[in-house]
Amino acid sequence: MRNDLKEKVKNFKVEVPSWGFSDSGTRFHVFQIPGAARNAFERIEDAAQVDKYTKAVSAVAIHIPWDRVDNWKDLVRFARDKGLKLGAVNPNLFQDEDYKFGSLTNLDDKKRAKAIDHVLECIDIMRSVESKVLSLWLPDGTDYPGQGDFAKRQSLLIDSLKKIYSAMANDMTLLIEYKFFEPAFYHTDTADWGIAYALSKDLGDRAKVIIDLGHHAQGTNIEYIVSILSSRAKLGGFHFNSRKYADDDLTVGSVNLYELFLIFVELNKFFDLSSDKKPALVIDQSAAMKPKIQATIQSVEALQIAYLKSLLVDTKALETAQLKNDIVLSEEIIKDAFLTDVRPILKQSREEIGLDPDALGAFRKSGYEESMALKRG
Ligand code: PSV
Ligand code: MN
Repeated sequence: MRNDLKEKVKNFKVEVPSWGFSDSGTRFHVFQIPGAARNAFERIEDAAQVDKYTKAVSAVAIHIPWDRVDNWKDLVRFARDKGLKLGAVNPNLFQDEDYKFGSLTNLDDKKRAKAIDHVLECIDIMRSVESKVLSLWLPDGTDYPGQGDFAKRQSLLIDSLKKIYSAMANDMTLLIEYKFFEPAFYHTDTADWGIAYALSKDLGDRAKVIIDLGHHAQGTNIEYIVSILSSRAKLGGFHFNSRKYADDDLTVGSVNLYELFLIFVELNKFFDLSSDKKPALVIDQSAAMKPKIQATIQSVEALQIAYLKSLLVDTKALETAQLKNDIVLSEEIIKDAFLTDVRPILKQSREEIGLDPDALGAFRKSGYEESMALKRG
């Protein structure tokens, strides 16, 4: 068995979302999962379970105000005692009546200032929780032709972002997340990677683009976006999830394992994902029907598997085949890596660090879910 691969996967860590551990749903209904976490402390407690069985969690991303607590130091200490850190801080500009016609793009100076202030508060929270990443998704957009002036909104957005960017410390990174529709259905102010790229260029080196796998039109070649942004030093991170139809927020790799693998193939050309110098790798899912911790373990494992498979690509042979324009062989080399079963490597790497090789099975047997259902209701 290849020891280098085992070492790579042992050092491959991802961030899990606090919001992935609480009840979630769709605009139709929010389902209640027995024992699901009810507050920030419980969400961290559950994230620690994922880490206990995988040793692959780098940090827990938080969402404000969902994770707001009275004393941030208490939350940091609580996380640290469980071997975790707090990760990316996500402002929330989508659940306030004042933002009906826009947050950072609102024509009303007071409402725009309120949105900017919320993000500035998140930067203060970053200082308190020792986070270096501000992950900003902007829901702003319009529903009907004529509703808004694209250019005016864009210039308001740039002004707002400049205020935010200048409040951030030199070692903080601003990640701009794009999404082509929803909640707005006619136009979205940060609809795609091109707009997010342009905004990040306007701001400076500490502003980058974050790719959420659910935020593209069907059929978009995401791995190509990964390559373009990476080669221009503008890929800042990922929101990993899976989708079938829209922004479905399904567990990672459940529908798109080949796409996920191809994304990692591109990433490996620019980053050592087993090191600290890499984009923020964050899961963004809300598995509405599934038990939350199990769903997150599944996602972590899907990422580990896609990563391991991507490391198997014979890059030398691929380069030679590409030089000869041998399309068939090139594709076979890629598929050969994808079709290799890497689970034995993952299992052995787990055993070597004292884990149960079957992380999901071990968690399911642990009784944690049953005890939380009793305790939390
Ligand atoms: C928006 O759909 C999004 O992907 C953003 O990242 C939000 O912060 C997150 O979902 C909320 O679940
Ligand atoms: Mn997202």
